[in-house]
Amino acid sequence: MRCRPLLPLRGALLLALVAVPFAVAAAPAAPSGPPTVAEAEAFVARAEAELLALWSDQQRASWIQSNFITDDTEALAALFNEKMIAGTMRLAAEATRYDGLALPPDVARKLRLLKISIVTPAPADAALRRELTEITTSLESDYGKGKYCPPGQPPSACRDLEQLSATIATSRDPNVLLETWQGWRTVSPPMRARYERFVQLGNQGAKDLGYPDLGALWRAGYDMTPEEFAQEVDRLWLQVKPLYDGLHCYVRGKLQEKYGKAAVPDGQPIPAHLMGNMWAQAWGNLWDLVAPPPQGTRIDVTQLLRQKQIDALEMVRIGERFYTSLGMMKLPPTFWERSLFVKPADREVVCHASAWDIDFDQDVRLKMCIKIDEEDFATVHHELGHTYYQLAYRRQAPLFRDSANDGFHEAVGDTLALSVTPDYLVKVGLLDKAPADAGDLDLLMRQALEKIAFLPFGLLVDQWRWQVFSGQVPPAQYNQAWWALVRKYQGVAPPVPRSEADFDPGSKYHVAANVPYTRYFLAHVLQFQFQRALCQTAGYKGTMEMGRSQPWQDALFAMTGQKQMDATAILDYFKPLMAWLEQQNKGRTCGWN
Ligand code: X8Z
Ligand code: ZN
Repeated sequence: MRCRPLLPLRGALLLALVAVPFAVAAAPAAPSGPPTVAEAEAFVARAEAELLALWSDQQRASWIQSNFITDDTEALAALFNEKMIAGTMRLAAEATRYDGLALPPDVARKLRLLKISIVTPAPADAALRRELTEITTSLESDYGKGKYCPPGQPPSACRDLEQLSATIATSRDPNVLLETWQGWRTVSPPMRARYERFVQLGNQGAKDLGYPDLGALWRAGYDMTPEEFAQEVDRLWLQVKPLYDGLHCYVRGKLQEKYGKAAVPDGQPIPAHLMGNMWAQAWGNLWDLVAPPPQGTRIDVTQLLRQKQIDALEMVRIGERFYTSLGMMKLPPTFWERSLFVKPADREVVCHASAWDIDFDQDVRLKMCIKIDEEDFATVHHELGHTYYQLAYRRQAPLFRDSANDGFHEAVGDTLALSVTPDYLVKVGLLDKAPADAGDLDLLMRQALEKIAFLPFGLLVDQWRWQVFSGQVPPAQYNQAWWALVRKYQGVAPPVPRSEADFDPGSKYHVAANVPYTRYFLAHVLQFQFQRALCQTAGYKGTMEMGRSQPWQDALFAMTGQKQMDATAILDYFKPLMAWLEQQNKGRTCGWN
């Protein structure tokens, strides 16, 4: 699945661990004598068959847990996770026998992927491995079940993330916003001690794999060294920062008009509860406060969806039609039978949207608590991007059934959703006629509020985790380090003082569920690069079918003619908006200290 912890979890142990007994079926006796190419090829074939079985068992258990959170489903999900980790690590340890042997490139690549792609490696000790999987599973469950219960009120007053998010999106009352913002952050302090232990155990697993810490292991998945990747991310951020600064300045000015300069001071970060999003990560809900003066007829997708009485299922059908109109296949019947589109009233589920690849073949599914609005219309397209990518690479060898890098997976659906333009809305029947006078400014501003606003958040979540995993940030500073990064990158500040009794990073799904996040930052750069190239070529399908069989640089080249991720496409895309923002920002004091 995309957006799920622990999978695909592919990794290795060092040779030193080969002899450690695992709780799963033991490997066949290691062949004697010097290793040969034929032996390596046979090993890879056997490993891939075994991995496929481990992955799909784990997926099924995890699917049930996320769709039906109980103590029992949690225990079973943890168990199958543990089986997968143990099995994968045993195979990876066996694979070290072929280190240094001259191998055909695809075999060498598979062995490398087996060794580096692990998301949550566990220590070799079975009890510690069990402890780790129980922690990670329980953190995700707690997030899924999380509710804010206002003190002194009956349980019926408790509200879940979907309800709280709706308030943050629509209320313009600072007191209500503050209570809601703080309310959701009552869910995460109980996660703190377990997170601290998770860091210790995950780091131990990463060390066993030969990496200094878990962050270095995550950064190793990009066909370059971890150090090179960290620099690559910094380079891209510097490319896009001017876009963000312009938008930040403009939006802060508009919030000052609404809430006053006392609440939103010049030269200071913006208070987080006023941004229309629980984490201030996307600002589309501020549209009514920040919209440019109308240039012509305005289009409101949320209103169109509701007017036409589109329900959750129909939103997914519309999404599917987008993909089939580009020549992709219809989704398999099991997708429609097995997916979850609407939040069930009678049980706890993990609502965070995700696209699952249960058997790494055709059993693809979507799990999402769809709201009928523009944001979720885009998210449906995003998730289906994962689904179509999964279907496209399903004929690859198991270890290659993944995107070129994880940013590619996150970028595909978004790239297409960039084409949710008035013409598209007409094609899918939501709009009768594209207004001739609808200028680009509205569209660009709407996109900027989602895509540009997101960039620093997309970056900082893993900056925090990288610092935490490396020990640069000790547990006693978890929360202050988080807010230091939010301030530095987003120019956003907590509306009330926070302390180390809080655990605000855990209020974000991907931290609680241990899903790496830099992928979304990359995706927000890549989708514009893809889109620019797609206007010239049609290299999408072939790239998706390649899966992870080649370095992502080659996949990128096949699609765009470029070998490097490049933020000039996003700069090009928003050029007219930036010029407009510069005009608007004249006389404003921009930036924050
Ligand atoms: O988690 C997601 C997707 C599922 S892969 C809904 N996204 C990130 C988030 O919600 O924080 C998409 C954008 C960023
Ligand atoms: Zn995604």
